[in-house]
Amino acid sequence: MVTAAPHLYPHQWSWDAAFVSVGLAHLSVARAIVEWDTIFGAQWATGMLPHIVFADEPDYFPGFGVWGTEIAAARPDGVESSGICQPPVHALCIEQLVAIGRAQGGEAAERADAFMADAVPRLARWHAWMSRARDREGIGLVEIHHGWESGMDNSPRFDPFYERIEVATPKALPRTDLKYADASERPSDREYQRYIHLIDQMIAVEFEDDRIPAVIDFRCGDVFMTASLAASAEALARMADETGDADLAATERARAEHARTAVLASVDPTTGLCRDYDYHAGHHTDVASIAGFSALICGGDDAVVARQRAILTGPQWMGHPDNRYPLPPSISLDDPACRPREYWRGPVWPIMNWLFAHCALQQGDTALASGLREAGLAQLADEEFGEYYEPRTGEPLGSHQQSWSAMAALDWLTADRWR
Ligand code: 2M8
Repeated sequence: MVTAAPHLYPHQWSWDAAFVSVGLAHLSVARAIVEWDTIFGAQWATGMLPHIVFADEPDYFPGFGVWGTEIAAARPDGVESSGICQPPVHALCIEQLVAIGRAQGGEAAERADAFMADAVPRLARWHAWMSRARDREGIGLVEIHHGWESGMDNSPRFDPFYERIEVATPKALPRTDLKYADASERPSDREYQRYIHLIDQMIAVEFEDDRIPAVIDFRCGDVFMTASLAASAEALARMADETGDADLAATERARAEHARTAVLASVDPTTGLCRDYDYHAGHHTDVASIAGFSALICGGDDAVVARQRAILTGPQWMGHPDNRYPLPPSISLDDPACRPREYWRGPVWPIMNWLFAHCALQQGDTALASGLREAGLAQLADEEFGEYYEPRTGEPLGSHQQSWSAMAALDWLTADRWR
């Protein structure tokens, strides 16, 4: 496996690895497929792809022992994984991997085609799990039970969800992350206590999908996860067309439509941005973050997309006069909640630039795609491959040599579709 970062993240993270496989495919399709052997080898019997597959490396908290997934009946024997998921970008990444392999021709193309045929049923089980276990009420928004599932861990999006969690018995927190990253950029101990508390609630019900909603303090209909599912379901439908599975193609197109409808229904008519849903409170939340632009990930309504595009490229986001590069921060610099150096509370994330560029290209918005690519590459020209960047200075922050940041540069520089 490629670890998400050399020291800070010494294991395989699910969505990091999916993205990284696209970069690897430019170097070796065979190596990219090996990455998927690990991802799919850890797939739970339910269909879930777990958010971390652990390597034999003790220097990470919370490690396998803290996750307690040895009691989860659905976890495959002999594989150490966490018990939650991450955004379902897998199918859209595999579609790119296959395209890259085909463009190389010969053995790479053959391997890519054979891999796609193997991957399609695995992806189908993953998506079916997400609809079954995480859209129980049929609202259409993918329900998450931990901020880590969103991939945007401590985004202010989740403050209303975390604020109501009281941790009765705080635990010892061996914060290995603080050895490798500046504490002022990372989530606080208070936040980590809540993170661990939610894991303990899942352990109490043995990570059983049917029992978690009744006990978990965190239930968020995540609009960004949902938009990612829509984009990936479309990608999987296209791959199913190619493998000749018409039923699956139809199922995935219906899944994409259902997800897109929920994303578009979440749009706040005043701000034009998408909103998460708070299941415990019974209403949408109103924190503006990069996730608010989820319609640009899944498309589906030209007017909504045009409005979000104008806001994203406008003076509060990419076009902010203080920006070092015209790239979207995780929180607008004008927002009082913005902390420009603090993880998902303000910095620019290269992987978000790549994902928004990819989806823009997919939807035919070549101007937005090439703008993000150009500015994203200019930022990465420091060759530090920062995990995230200070929006005003362009300083690399968090981990350096972050794998998915390197992947963005590799793909932008190499893939035919950007030309
Ligand atoms: C971050 O999350 C992990 C927990 O899963 C952490 O802080 O320890 C997030 O940025 C997440 O999106 C990412 O997948 C992971 C590895 O890069 O790091």
